[in-house]
Amino acid sequence: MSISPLQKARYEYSPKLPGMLRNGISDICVKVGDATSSVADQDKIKALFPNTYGKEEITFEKGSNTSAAKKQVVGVILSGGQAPGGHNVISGLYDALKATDKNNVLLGFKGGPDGLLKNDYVEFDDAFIDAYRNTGGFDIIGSGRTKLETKEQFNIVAENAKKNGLTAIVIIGGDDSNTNAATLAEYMAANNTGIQVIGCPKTIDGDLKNEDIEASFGFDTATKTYSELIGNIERDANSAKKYWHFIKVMGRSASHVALECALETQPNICLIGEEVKAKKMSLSQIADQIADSVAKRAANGDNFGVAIIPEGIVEFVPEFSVLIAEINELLAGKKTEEFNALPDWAAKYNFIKEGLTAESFAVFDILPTLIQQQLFLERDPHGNVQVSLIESEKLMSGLVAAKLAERKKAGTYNGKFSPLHHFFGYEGRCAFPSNFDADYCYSLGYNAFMLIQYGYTGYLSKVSNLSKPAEEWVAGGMPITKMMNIERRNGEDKPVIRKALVELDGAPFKFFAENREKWAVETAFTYPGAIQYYGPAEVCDLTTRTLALEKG
Ligand code: FBP
Repeated sequence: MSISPLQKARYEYSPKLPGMLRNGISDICVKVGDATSSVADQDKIKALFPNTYGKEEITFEKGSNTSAAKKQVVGVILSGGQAPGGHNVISGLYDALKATDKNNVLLGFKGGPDGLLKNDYVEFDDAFIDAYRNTGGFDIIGSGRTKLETKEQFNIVAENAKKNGLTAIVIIGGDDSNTNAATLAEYMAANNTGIQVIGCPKTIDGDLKNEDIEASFGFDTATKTYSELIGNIERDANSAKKYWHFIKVMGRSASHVALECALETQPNICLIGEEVKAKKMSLSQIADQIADSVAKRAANGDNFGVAIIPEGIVEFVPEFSVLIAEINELLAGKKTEEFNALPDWAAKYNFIKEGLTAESFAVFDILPTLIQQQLFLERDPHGNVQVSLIESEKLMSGLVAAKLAERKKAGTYNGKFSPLHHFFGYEGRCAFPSNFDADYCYSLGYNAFMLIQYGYTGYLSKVSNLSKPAEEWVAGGMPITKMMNIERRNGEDKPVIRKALVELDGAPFKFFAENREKWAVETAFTYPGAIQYYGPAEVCDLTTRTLALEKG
């Protein structure tokens, strides 16, 4: 296979570790911190995780390594949506494992959790790993979204793990996948298998974070990639001066991606789902807000602009989120099969009409048929609506066009409105990782092995102090149960990791809110350009604006 010059150069990049992990394996010791409790529903989570709940947070320090010598056979999976840097988590894990003992073994299970169920794996060696260092994608072993939750599944995973002599499993994933990791860790501990389970925080959506986990990996690269593209579109819009671009960006349940891209590119409009929810905004109010910007700019002769729409926006509109919750209940369990078996849309429409409350059906009924149908597309295995399949950018521009038509009739608007639509998601999930993600991911993997070596289970690999240079990063681990609460999923109460939403009193949103009125009317676009890999650290190792603002 031929490779590009950039790919070749990236193979040779040496990712930076936190200072405390740089002295060699024999010089890493553990500092044990305070016991933890879950973010909510403590009694319920404790009862569900009796063996792994309440453990202490830990930090690694420079000092004599006191871990017991033991041959480690570690299995690793990539789980959920792709995120730049996954290959480096595996390289970091591999390097720490081999540096500890060259007889240690790393097995990569293919296709996500399915690999563990089907016992489908590869054994890594130097040549295998070297071909993937510092590259984007999850193609080293693939990924999948299968949920591990039944006793039968756990039995199979445990049997396969024993067959291969596994001492530990590392799950690289987002909130749902790390919920899997916590449940699997509990099962392994309850059944005295001796197999440890460690998670690593991944998702471009940026919603797996909290006071301990400052960022999920992939967010940095994905938002820089989208911001480059949005900046390019802004320049095109400002050159041609004839189109309004409606750009949907990924971010299923939180608007971190949209907010970060807005901070980077200063578009005319950026919707933030969390604000829509807090202000209980209706679709009509949102459309009016965008139409105001279109009209004010048109009055200045600017019949062009850029609006960023987070893909999860519809779930934040109160009338819509009630509708989606009702649809989820309507399709729970076997009812999905019944629904899918109906012969045509007319029959499905009647099924929906009978199943929804009158209020929700009224909301459903005013939507364009295309959007109605998109709401009934297959759920993911965790019961989530696949919002990336709902064309909310078209929904929004359609509503804005209707508002502008009304204004034209009333004589309050006399511009031209030609919308174009884009969806940026898959473009950024497998990009070459930024230096930040390459370093962060390598550190997460290296650190995950140190947690294994020191006997921890049910922990998330934690690397913090990320707004500082890598030398000052802090490595350690936190029990996954600390992040959990009970939520309604697929019509049932389930223990899950709480998602981090955009905080409306946080520094990133406040900065955006202070500037957006100006951005809505003026052309204040900024063009961040492509990710840089070689050059001054202040250009090449820059964190996201979100992280920089959060950490002051
Ligand atoms: P994860 O939460 O698994 O990281 O995935 C996030 C995401 O990229 C969302 O932004 C998007 O809605 C979804 O995956 C798309 O899923 P799929 O890859 O299955 O199309």
